[in-house]
Amino acid sequence: MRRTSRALLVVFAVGAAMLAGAAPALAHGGVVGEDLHVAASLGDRELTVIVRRVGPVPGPLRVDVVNHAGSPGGTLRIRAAAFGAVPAGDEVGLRLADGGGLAGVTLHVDRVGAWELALDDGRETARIPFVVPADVTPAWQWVMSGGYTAAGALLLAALGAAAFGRRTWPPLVLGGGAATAVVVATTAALLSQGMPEGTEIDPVTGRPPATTVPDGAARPHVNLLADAALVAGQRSPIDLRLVDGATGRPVDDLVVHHNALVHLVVLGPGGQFAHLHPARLGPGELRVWFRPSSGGEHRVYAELERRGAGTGPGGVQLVQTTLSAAGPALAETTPAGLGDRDLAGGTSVRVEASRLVAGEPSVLAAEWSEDGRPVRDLQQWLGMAGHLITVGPDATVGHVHAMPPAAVTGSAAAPDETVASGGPRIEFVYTFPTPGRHRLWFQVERDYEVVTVPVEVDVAAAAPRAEAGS
Ligand SMILES: [Cu+2]
Repeated sequence: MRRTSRALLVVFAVGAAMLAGAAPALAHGGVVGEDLHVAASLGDRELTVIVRRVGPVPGPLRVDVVNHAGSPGGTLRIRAAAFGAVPAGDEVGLRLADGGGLAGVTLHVDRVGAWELALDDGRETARIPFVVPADVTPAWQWVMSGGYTAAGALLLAALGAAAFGRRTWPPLVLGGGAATAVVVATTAALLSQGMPEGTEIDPVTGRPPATTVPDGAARPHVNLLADAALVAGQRSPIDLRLVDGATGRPVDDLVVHHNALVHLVVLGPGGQFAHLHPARLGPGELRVWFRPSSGGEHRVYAELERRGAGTGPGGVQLVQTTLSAAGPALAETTPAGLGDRDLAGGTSVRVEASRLVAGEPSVLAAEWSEDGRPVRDLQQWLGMAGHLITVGPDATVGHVHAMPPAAVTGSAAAPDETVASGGPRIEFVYTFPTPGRHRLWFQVERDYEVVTVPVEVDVAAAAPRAEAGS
């Protein structure tokens, strides 16, 4: 009888371990199983809006907002509404702390499909699209959970019968039934993988798309129209319109890539650099506030990705335009080259680079320290340990992401912006396309502040290739 109980316990433990390993894959934001992080420059604030993964609907929707250092505190009015639905009344106030930090609210979602999160700062309303995925529970999953539940119940009954019963056969029969149930459930779990995490989902249905678009399939080019009345020294809005290059209609199928709908880089004539994330106000309409430090012509680059463009090279578009600002033109300031330099607040950075030759990959690194000690509390910004923006002599713009440290390579559990564990050394690999003088901006986040370090480097021309046949 003891032996029977022990055998049943082993079967029970194995079943429980298998059940614990089978977590449901549910999420939103266009990709299953992940939180959606969206950087948005709303009015005077630099925000990161984190829409947490949701469970089955109807249910709660957790929204966390990171207010970056330098952004004022105050209250945002937040609500979620299904696309095309009359907004429900549950608008929630979110108190943002001065000086940077994290705050959150819990909203409610009641249907699967495309949603919009509205954040109102009293002056304008950013509308962030996100997706509530279907709770796709395939038949195999019902079989699996039913099987494990039945196995548990049968095992308990068998243990009870073994402990208190007088006959030998009931625990054996019950235990046999439990074993059968475990085998059925495990087979169901192994035979089907269900909807794997990372699957892109259709924003309308909340399910995997019926037809898949091949990687790298081109989407029509986006035309960028910028409208602003910029004056040096004054903060004013830049209104951006994104127009489909084929149809002329507003582009409203942007997907969040690298944690923003649009990454905007503005380069001013005095050497000013700004990396901003315009807030979406409506279909194809975005706005960002900007204070030019100099009068003159500013170059504006927007990096964006359209839905269905795939993950190939054709997926991300870099579109550009120019804007002029009224006021006196500042003399160009030239940033320092490689080496050590001190930043405000006792922080220092050492910028290093391997051989800089056009057409060959270079390793560029920024190593951070404070009062002589290595900095180990850098935060993720835009989902990366660091960013590097490059501009070449022919105005080619590069946007490079830090190499992840070895410990998190391939891990889905990389820390997000709220975790300060990065540093001290942030490395990038970049192949400069052209020789000549390049300007670089290294960007990292610490204490909810984005720190930017401009650097100028000279890139050598590649050695001429030996003539064929000579
Ligand atoms: Cu960006």
